Amino acid sequence: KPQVFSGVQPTGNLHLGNYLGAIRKFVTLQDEHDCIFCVVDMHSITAQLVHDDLKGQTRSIAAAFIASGIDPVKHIVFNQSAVSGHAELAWIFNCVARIGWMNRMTQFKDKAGKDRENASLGLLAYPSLMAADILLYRATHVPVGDDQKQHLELTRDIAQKFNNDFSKRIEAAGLGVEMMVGEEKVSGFFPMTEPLIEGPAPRVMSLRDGTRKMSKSEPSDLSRINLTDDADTIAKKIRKAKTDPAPLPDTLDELKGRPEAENLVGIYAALSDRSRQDVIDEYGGQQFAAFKPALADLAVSVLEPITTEMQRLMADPSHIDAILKDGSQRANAIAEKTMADVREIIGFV
Ligand code: AQP
Repeated sequence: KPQVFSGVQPTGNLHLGNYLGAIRKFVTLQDEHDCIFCVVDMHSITAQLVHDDLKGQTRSIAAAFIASGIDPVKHIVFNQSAVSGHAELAWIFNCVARIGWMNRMTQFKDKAGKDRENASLGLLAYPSLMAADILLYRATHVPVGDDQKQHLELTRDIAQKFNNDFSKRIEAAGLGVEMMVGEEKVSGFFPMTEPLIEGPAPRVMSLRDGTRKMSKSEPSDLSRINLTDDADTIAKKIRKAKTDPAPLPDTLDELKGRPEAENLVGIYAALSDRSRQDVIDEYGGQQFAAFKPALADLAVSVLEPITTEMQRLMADPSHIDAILKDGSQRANAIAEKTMADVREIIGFV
């Protein structure tokens, strides 16, 4: 059975990009897969070490998972720092991965900015920890937004190098499993993980600039819809969203080169579980003055119940803490098995 893993950082408010790129996909995957959803608190200290309320932020991401419809009994919801295998495997992957691989990561370049010498070592090694998160559970599928594609490719590179470098030991210990690498059938310990990125809004863009991704760290709050925004705020942000003066086109092809229009159509499609084509069939030829209120109503109808449920869950954090504790214990049982095998393969006594 495919094993799904994904994580969300407890840094700042969740926004519509996190919801459509990740959390909404988690919910649809849980019927057919075994899933592990993680609040990656150790990742959150790579860019900024000291947080005002890391515990509260961690609980709030877990609450968002559950309020969105994730079942923490059938699946596993936990926080990364509670399972020590993440840090242990990340260290091993730091020794598998090459510095050049890390230096090429666009997220590192963006987040480190010009003063790279002053970025934390953790920020550089971020993809190594992400590979550990995924491969600790030997996950085969990872639902993420399009911005994480490069990190998923690196995860495969790390798995492949580990499998190659230790191929004899893996075979000797009888720990290899058959898998396809391209057209070739090979045996290895870690799987070649597939990203699940597709969908009508794999990269939700800023409401103020259709060429930049919607992001927590963008200073203008008008650029994003937060999961905590009330109905009036959502309506205002969509009304003020940047658009060009032309009406919506009649064909998908004509959306190309109109990033803001394309973004709003993608958001509408993702929120309504429809294709972009469907949305264009309904709204093609109409002005944004008509489309934007419909989009605002749709966004409110999807997000409001989640926000309300999150607030209810956050009123008594002991319930969330119990879910995280139970999830950590179940995650740890899987992780420990992987780590025992990894220690054996490497040769740690
Ligand atoms: N704009 C986006 N569109 C689609 N998916 C997105 N994700 C993030 N932004 C978008 C996806 O959300 C999941 C959790 O991401 P994260 O916890 O790593 O958060 P992040 O990427 O740090 O979020 P931000 O808002 O982009 O933060 P900053 O501003 O710090 O860069 C991932 O699956 C991610 O792909």
